[in-house]
This record gives sequence, C-alpha cells and structure tokens, in this order.
Amino acid sequence: MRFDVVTLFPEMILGGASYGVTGKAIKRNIVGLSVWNPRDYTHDRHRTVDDRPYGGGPGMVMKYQPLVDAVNVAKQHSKGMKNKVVCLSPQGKQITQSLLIEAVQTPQLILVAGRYEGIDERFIDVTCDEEWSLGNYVISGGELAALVIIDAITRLIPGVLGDEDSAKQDSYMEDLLDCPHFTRPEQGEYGAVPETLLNGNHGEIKRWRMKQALGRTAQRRPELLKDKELTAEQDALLKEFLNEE
Ligand code: 4FV
Repeated sequence: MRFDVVTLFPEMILGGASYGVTGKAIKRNIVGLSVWNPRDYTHDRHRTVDDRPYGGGPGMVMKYQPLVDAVNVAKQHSKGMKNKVVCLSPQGKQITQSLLIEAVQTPQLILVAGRYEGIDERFIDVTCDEEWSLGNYVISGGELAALVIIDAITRLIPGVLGDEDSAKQDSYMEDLLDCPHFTRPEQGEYGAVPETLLNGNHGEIKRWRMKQALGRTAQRRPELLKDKELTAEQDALLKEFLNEE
C-alpha cells in the first residue's frame, strides 16, 4: 500500500509518519509514503499557490493548477497502481473505522491536504474521487487528517502489528468502545486489578472484556449500539452489566 500526500508542509507529514508502528512499516517497506508540494508545480517566480476568493471575504483560496499537477505527478509515480484521490476537508464524509477498513483495499491513496480558507472547488470536482473529514470542527490544514488516516490504515495492514489480533481487538472493530486495560501492579494505591483478569480462565476473561465493551458503549456512546445487531450472548452480557451498575 502507498500513500501520496499533496501538502505545502511535506516535512510535517514525513516527520509525523516516522514514529512508532507507522514509522516501522515505512522502514520495512510494507507501506510507501511520498509527499508532493504544490509549490513545486507553480510557474510564476513567486511560486503562488493561493489567491483571493471570488465574491470577496476573508482569507485566501488554494489555486487548482498546482494541485492538479501535483496529483498527476503522484499518479505517474505509482506505475499504474489502482488509486483514489481523497481531499481532506470539513465538507467530507466522516472518517470511521469501517471507511478505513474499506480503504485498505485501495493500493494507492493520494491524500490532498488543504490550507488557507480552502481549495478552488473545481479541483475537488475534477480531480478528487472523495472528500473525507476528520470531524465536525475546523483545523488549519489537512495534514493532521492525512497523518491520522495513514496511521489508522497502516495498522490494519497484515504484518504491520506484531500480534495480528491486536488490530482485531481495536476499538470500533466491532463498533464497540474498548474494554478497560490493566497491568502491574496487581494491587496499588489506585486499587486492584479485577479478579477475573487474574484467574487465567481465557473464556471468562473474553466474556468479561466483551461485557465491559458493551456496557461502556451503552453508557458513553449509545448511538453506536442503535443499529448494531447484538448476539443473544452479547444481549445477556449487556443486561448483566447494566443490572450491576
Ligand atoms: C479538515 C477536517 C479541516 C479547512 C480549511 C483546512 C481545514 C483549511 N480537514 N477534516 N475537519 N480542514 O478542518 O479534514 O484549509
């Protein structure tokens, strides 16, 4: 899988993606990462990538020509890999675990990180396959959204995480919040580790963790359970959790 990020701050992407699991996956060439600066695809001596908005108003808008050229170079570099051009903006569809699980199937993701007030709409219409949003808030650039996507997708790629299962146990993998986690000390000033986790009965531990995940989801994010089909066992575990609360 390869990521190509079109950004005015290439070092922010290269830096942010060089740590931890993502950094190792790039070093091991399980994931490819390239950055393309639209300023390198301008033709004027001021290397202009933005201009004033038609219709007036505050701030500047990114011009489409440098972005189109940067995306085309990124495509040329992928030797015909199947690709998807994604523009990151608050107008995009909400990024979710299921959207990212689907995106792992796309060999090349070209992520376009905007700056200023936004991007000339004609670029989005003509060149972008999709628009994705990190969330219903405004940040000053799409780079952080690109880094979140690269991190979240990379950990889904087989062979990236040490223990394959850990990705499977990630929150939201079943659209549920995660269960609580504990490590040493067993006993301490902040209390004890739940007994169930200490008795080595893996069936009991699995059951306890699912019960906690269901209960916490019901308490904190009930909307996640709204259209979720629970198994009979999950239903019983949730009732048990809520009765104990
Ligand atoms: C954003 C988001 C976001 C909007 C104008 C960058 C900013 C500026 N990107 N999810 N929320 N982008 O706020 O992805 O160009």
